[in-house]
Amino acid sequence: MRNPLQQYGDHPPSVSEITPREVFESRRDFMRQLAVGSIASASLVEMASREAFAQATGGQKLAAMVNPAFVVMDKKTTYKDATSYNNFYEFGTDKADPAETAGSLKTRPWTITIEGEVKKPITLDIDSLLKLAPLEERVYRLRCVEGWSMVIPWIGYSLSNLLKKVEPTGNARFVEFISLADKRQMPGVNSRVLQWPYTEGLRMDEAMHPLSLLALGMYGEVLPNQNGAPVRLVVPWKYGFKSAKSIVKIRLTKDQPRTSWNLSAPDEYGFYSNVNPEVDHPRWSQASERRIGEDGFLSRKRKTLMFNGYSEVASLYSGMDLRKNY
Ligand SMILES: Nc1nc2c(c(=O)[nH]1)N[C@H]1C(S)=C(S)[C@@H](COP(=O)(O)O)O[C@H]1N2
Ligand SMILES: [Mo]
Repeated sequence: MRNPLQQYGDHPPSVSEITPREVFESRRDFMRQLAVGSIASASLVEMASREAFAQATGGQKLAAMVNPAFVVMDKKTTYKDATSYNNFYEFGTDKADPAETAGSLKTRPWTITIEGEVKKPITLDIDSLLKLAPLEERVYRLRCVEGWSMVIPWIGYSLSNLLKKVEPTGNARFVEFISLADKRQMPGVNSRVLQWPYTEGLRMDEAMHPLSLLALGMYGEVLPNQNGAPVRLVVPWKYGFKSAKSIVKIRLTKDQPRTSWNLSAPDEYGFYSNVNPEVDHPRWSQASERRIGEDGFLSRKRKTLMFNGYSEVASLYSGMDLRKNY
């Protein structure tokens, strides 16, 4: 199968997408609404099932300070949708596969190595990563190249904190991100749907941009396995596939790295992959999107925003033809 994303580009809504929107999301909202007496009993049921789901998946609490500079006002996607509708091909190509099969991933002990064009290469375990910089909660839009989007409260810190620590050399122009590829733990790695390990990349200035997030948690908890535990990248102005999950290696390089999706379909998935409503995928329009959890009609009408709404990154691309550099 040459282009595995194809079959998901324009599929009918699943049951989870047509369930009513939750009345509230965070505990903060919950307490506030409880105080003003506006909580409906249905919400209490939703709250209870969300807690039960978190417990069933082993969700361990992770404390973080909200960083209001990085919080979009859009309604957050429910925890259930964000953790049961996933792309994580190491665990299968169906949206439901990762939630069903990623339980086998052992996320501790885990190390991440940062090497290449750096003065101080380093290998860190997860506890060291958790302590490297203050953990922030940031609410980002996530736009998949397939034409759907979510709004997720991540926990982490700017990737720049980690990159500064290893002291990049003057030759470091790109950053390569490499995910775990372990056949024993990841059934999808036995298939040839992509070249393994899953590899992604950013230009150095993109990686150093404060929006580029090294994520260790979401929704107040450590990352669920299906969302890329124990550590992943989140680059909110680019299509979701740039945000590599379950990273084991970060390599700073002189040359632009090859990336898994670009290798699999170079005419469809470029290196930059900035969200751009004006540059269509060869097989579908990128002008609009379906917000997971929203009513189907409304959702299909949602206009995709340039750079997914993160226009502050535009200066990174001044003078570049974004049609050519898709
Ligand atoms: N290692 C790895 N990372 C990955 C993927 C993958 O298949 N493998 N899928 C990508 C795609 S296409 C998207 S849209 C996002 C989805 O992240 P989420 O499941 O947390 O919403 O993860 C990205 N990171
Ligand atoms: Mo995606």
